Amino acid sequence: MPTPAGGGTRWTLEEAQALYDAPFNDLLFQAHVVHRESFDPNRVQLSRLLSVKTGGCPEDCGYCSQSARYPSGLKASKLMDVERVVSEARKAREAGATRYCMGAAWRSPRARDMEALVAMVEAVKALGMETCMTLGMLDLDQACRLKAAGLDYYNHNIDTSERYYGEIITTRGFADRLETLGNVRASGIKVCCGGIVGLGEQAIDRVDMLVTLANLPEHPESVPINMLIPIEGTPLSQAEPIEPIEFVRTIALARILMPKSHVRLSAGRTAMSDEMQALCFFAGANSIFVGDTLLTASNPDEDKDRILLGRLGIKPMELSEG
Ligand code: SAM
Ligand code: DTB
Ligand code: SF4
Repeated sequence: MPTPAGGGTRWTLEEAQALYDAPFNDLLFQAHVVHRESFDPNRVQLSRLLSVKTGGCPEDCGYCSQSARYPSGLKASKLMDVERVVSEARKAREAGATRYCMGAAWRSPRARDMEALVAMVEAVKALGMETCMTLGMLDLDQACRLKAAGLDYYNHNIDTSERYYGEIITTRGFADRLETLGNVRASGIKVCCGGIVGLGEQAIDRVDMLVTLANLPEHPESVPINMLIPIEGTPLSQAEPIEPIEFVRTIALARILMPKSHVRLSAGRTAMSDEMQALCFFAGANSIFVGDTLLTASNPDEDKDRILLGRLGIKPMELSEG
């Protein structure tokens, strides 16, 4: 098998595919060794999500409950008041979250929303948590304003391979995604970028997606790997679920290709067994979302997560480590 790349090394699709296809134990062993070189294997970073603007999105992402184009039954709402966001964030902090991620169902923020967004970042930051936002496409000016307010991370996913992308989303291109990621990076905000699997893609698409991320000028600091939560009414409601071993392979490959990034076991944990999640942590996943709701879909109950992490001897990562 090829050896792990250092920063700035370009991976070829063939090298990455060879890792992905290696005997499972070889792949997991290599991923775990890489993981231990940069991280305490018994710590997982806990993030919490809040949907600050739900539904009614003009985009057509085929997996999403929040697209206005599909009859998912979700009720759209306006941008939440800053006070409400702060009170939710305070509860999250009290429950042990070190990062607070605010999401809005937009193609991109409008000029008139920026003031409220800046106020949200400043207020959540003042609570002593790291801040993250995911608001759709950003131009450089918007990114710089959010950076000046204290935004630590911006989440914007490439979602899948460039080849498969057009099957899932037509209203914004793969190149648009890369442009937003460039603006976020140029502003000095840390990048959170990953994708979603179980969209009916081939293994080569999962590998290609991770190679694209690993070959960015700098690795994203966080790499969320979402497993599709099928949403009734969306085009992907009947997609064939990804086979669990394939999912673990995807996590392991993300760890090997991006050794120092936080790999987040993101959406879809409700449908995963404890054993599957344990394998993902062994393969290098070291971040999760906690709280029983993601943006609109469900996530494991906090008690269930606490018990699982306890059984595995995994402790929450402190702010300074994350
Ligand atoms: N509107 C913003 C955008 O798309 O840039 C931010 C929110 S969007 C919900 C963030 C990410 O969540 C998507 O890129 C996708 O990877 C993930 N996601 C959305 N719906 C999902 C679902 N049903 N199952 C799994 N992941 C999902
Ligand atoms: C990411 O990659 N996953 C999170 C976060 N970034 C914003 C969102 C998952 C959304 C799951 C579907 C929902 O809750 O509607
Ligand atoms: Fe809109 Fe984001 Fe959902 Fe796409 S993923 S439809 S951009 S909220």
